[in-house]
Amino acid sequence: MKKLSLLFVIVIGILFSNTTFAQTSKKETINVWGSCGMCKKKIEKAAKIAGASAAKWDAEKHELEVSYDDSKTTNTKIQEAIVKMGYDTQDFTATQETYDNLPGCCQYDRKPAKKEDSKN
Ligand SMILES: [Cu+2]
Repeated sequence: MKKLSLLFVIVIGILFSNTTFAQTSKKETINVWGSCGMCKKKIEKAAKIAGASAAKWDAEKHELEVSYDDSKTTNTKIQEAIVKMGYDTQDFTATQETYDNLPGCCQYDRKPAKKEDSKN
């Protein structure tokens, strides 16, 4: 009988810790530049490979809605994965080379340069 109650305590303990750790899911909106449906697929795929559980990019608003578990990935990691595909994000800028490698339909209008860079 003693063993059984110990087992019961362990099971309850596991269930309890699982529910507390499960609540680390975040939902955020990241600005991501791009143009067509192909961009959408690549941006959403990159976000998911980086660990996002859900990703939905809006071409008109240039906004990517992501859900992720913050014990598995971070907002920065997701942005870095997207930048590597050639798309500018709010905090990072894709290199000219990766941008130039995008198909013609995907050569979107780049993220506006920071104010100090655009004097003339
Ligand atoms: Cu495209």
